[in-house]
Order: sequence, then C-alpha cells, then structure tokens
Amino acid sequence: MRLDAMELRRVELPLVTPFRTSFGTQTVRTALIVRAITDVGDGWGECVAEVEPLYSSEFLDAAELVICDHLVPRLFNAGDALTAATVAGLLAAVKGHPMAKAALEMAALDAELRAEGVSFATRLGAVRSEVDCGVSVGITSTISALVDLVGRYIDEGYRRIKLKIEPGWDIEPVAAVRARIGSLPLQVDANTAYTVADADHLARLDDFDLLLIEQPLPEDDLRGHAEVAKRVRTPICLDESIISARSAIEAIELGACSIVNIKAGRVGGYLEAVRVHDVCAARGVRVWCGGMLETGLGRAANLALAALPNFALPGDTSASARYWVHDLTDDFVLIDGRLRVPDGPGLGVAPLPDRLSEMTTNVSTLRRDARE
Ligand code: OSB
Ligand code: MG
Repeated sequence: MRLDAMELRRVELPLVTPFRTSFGTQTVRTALIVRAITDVGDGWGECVAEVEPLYSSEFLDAAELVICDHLVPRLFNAGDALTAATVAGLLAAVKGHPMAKAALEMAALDAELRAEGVSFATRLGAVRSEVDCGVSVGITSTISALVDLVGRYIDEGYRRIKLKIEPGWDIEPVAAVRARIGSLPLQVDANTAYTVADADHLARLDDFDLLLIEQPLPEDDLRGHAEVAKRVRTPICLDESIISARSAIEAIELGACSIVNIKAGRVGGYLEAVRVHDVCAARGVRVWCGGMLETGLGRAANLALAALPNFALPGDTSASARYWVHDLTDDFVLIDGRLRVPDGPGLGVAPLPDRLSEMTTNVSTLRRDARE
C-alpha cells in the first residue's frame, strides 16, 4: 500500500471519574487520533501518550512533533512498498517514542486489514471471541469512597479489581477492599512509587492474597525488582520496565517479574506486543493486557490482543462507561464481566463522525505530495 496522507487529531474526552495515580490526577483524557489515508483505504490509530511525561518519558506534544517531523516522512518515503509489518523497521532509526510509532503502525494495520477484510483479532492470533475484564481503580480521598467505588464496579460485573497504590495509600486501602470483595481477584499497581528499601513494607501485602504487585520500583531497576521478588511472596508484574520483547526476556531471566503487563503503546506497537506475548508464553510467564485510558479505537485493538492464548489474567480492558459518558466509537458494553472482541475488518469499529467532530480540538494533515 502507499501512504498518501496522515491526519492528526487532538480529541478531549472528559472522564466520568477522576483517575488518580501516584503520578497525578486526570479528569480529561486528551488523545491523539491518527488516520492513515492510503491507496487501499483509511486506517485509524490512537497514540496513548499523555499530556505530561509522568507515566513514561513520552508526552503528547513530543509525540505529535516526532510523528510530523521524523516518522511520517519515513513512511511517505517507503512509497508503494509500505505494509504494516514494515512500519517498525522503517521507523527504527528514530530512537525511542514507542507510543508515537505504535499509533502509526496501528493505523497502517487498520488500513491494510480493512482492505483485506481481516480483523485485528485474526491477524494478531486471537483464540477467544470475548475477554474477561478487570478495572483499574484510582486513589480516592478516603478509604470509604474507595470501597464504595469498588463495590459499584463489582456490581457491574468486573472480574478483577486493580488498586493504585503509593506510600501512605497501600496496606489500609487494600485491607478494606479485600474485606469488601471477599475472595474476588485483586491486584495493585504502584507505578514506580517505591524503592527497594520498601521491600519489607511491600511484603505486608502478602496477607491479602493479591494476584500480583505491578511495577513497585523505577522503570530501569530490574535488579531491584528481582530483590523485591525474593522478599515478597506475591508475584511481581512489570509494566513500565517492559519496553520490548528483548527487555521482557531480560526481566524474566533476571527474576524481576513472573507476570507481564502488555501495552502496545509502551512496546512500540501491536506487532511487538504479540512478540512480547510469545516470549513470555515460551517461558511460562502469564501476561495480561494493560490500558492507557484508550478511546474505543485503542480499546478495540486491546481486546483483539487480549484474546491471544497467553493472556491468562483479566486485563485493564474496561467498558466505555467506566471512562466516558460517550465514547468516540460505539460503546463497549460489559456483559457478564466480559467484552466482546470485535470481529469486523481491521479494528472492527470506527469513530462516530459526529462524536469525532464534537470532541476534536485540533486537526492537521500531512500530505505526501506536499513534501519539498
Ligand atoms: O499503569 O496501568 C497503568 C492508566 C494510565 C497510565 C498508566 C496506567 C493506567 C491504568 C489505567 O492503570 C488502565 C485503563 O483502564 O486504561
Ligand atoms: Mg501499570
């Protein structure tokens, strides 16, 4: 296929519940939606970078700039030879910026698959038509507000609860939620808020029969995670540290984690995400699908990924209503704690034109024929 233009669009979606983590509070999701305009048709992508570089070093303004000045020109230069599978290689000379690259690969994949009449799920290797869903619950002002919020999610049918923790908000909220939900699956995510000196404190979480502790230490501290893993009985799961299939192998072999959270944006795209899945499966390490507060576009792709065989734990693939009053696409609705994996061509969903224009704050288009 040939890329003729790339449309970049900032959209703003207010969250129904403010989302607080150890690195900040979000009340509105500002996303960057891209549309690849090709000779075989259009494809949609979503860049999951956030406005501020607080989860990782990427942020939306930088992602947009690198897309415009460094990434899209490389895809234009590929001419007719462009395929989704070649995108990562074409962009590899540019260091870093995995979320920006992932958005472009996602759009190329969507265009290609729509033209072929093949779904994301089929292309990625899905083995399920619906996936078990969990929900990621932010830090709240009081423990009773947290218990109420968790209770609502349980009533809606979520199959697993994930609590955000940080120093000062860990043992007590986890104990209160465990008491409220009985034996339902529960896990925690620290988003790098601890140090290896907190290992004994983190071991106190062993009393609550958690599925896992996600990313307690900084992104580059694999040895520290291996040390914590020795001193804590609860399995350690990595999110921020896993930036490629290679880094997943390294983390597993160092004993830094026994479970992996996979986010396509963090590893540079859905095709690398499948490779992370594969290297984990080959080593007996279970994976689950993380989330970055995606709109229905990213959600559709995440559901396809989460339908692969080694996605053995419920993901942060929640229903549209957990995030938004109105999604950018048709709503994803939780049925019996599960979401259906889209099976139409490409993503199987597209932005609703009126919603898209309502939510858009800025649009620009890069064109191949406008190159100097
Ligand atoms: O660490 O998993 C995380 C959201 C934004 C950035 C990082 C994370 C998250 C979540 C939310 O936990 C998951 C979701 O429901 O999309
Ligand atoms: Mg996380």
